[in-house]
Amino acid sequence: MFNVPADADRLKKLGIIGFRFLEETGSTNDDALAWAEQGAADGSLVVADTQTRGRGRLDRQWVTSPGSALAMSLILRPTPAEAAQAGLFAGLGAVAVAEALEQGWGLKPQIKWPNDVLLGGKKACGILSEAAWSGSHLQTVVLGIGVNVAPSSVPLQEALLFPAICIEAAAGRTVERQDVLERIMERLFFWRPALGSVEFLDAWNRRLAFRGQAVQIVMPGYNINGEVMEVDSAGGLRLCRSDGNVETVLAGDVHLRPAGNGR
Ligand code: BT5
Repeated sequence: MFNVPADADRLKKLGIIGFRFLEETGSTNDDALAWAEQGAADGSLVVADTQTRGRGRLDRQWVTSPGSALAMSLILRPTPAEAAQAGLFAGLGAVAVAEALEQGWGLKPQIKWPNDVLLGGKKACGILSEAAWSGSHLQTVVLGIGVNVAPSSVPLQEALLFPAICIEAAAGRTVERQDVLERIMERLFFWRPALGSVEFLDAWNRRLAFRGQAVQIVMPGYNINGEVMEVDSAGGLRLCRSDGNVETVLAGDVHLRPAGNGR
């Protein structure tokens, strides 16, 4: 499916400087972090057909079945301005995926804060942004993106915290993984220079799932209930509590679920 040498040329035009394709690996984020440690350039990309130890946040499992999903990790070397906005990188990935699906297949994705892309209210993509620091200097951001493309990429519902879907089911036709990859990278490098801008936050907020709806934010030790307002300029989620006070929740060890939903 990935015609590596030819596609590497196409990817270069999109801003992908280095490209590694693996039939099978543990986690492309681990591979990218190791490659970054060895000096990989900004814009290097690791793609795998299948992962045996794909990771979500808090070491939750991310399932990548062979031949049907996209698992990729982009190495970014943040500029000082980007480093000051490190909380926005997962949103950058989510906006890029959402726009790719809109432009490529006419879909209507929503972004479930902080890091999921939903189609018809079901999870089609998860994003894992990881950082490597040297002292207080942010050296690397690895943006890991997992997308369910064909039906066999969707794990059994029993194994999941939230319902899942794939692009082909939402689009009602076959979809090439290479096409999804290229469209995501095109949108990602389009938005990157505008990270943190009003336009970028607007692109995120326009697609924010559960806006105006009651949700529960589950954090280690305690939960917050409130109505989803918007994502703020640091990538935090502003919630309106029942007493009218506004609270901002930062991404991290959190989990958002619709209020009254046991998931
Ligand atoms: C995420 O974490 O959603 C981030 C997933 C990032 C995956 C990419 S793939 C390339 C790169 N390499 C990696 O090792 N990771 C990145 P989180 O919000 O914690 O959600 C994890 C939860 O999603 C799991 O606990 C499951 O409930 C669910 N899940 C696992 N696999 C799924 C899939 N294929 N489709 C939908 N949901 C899934």
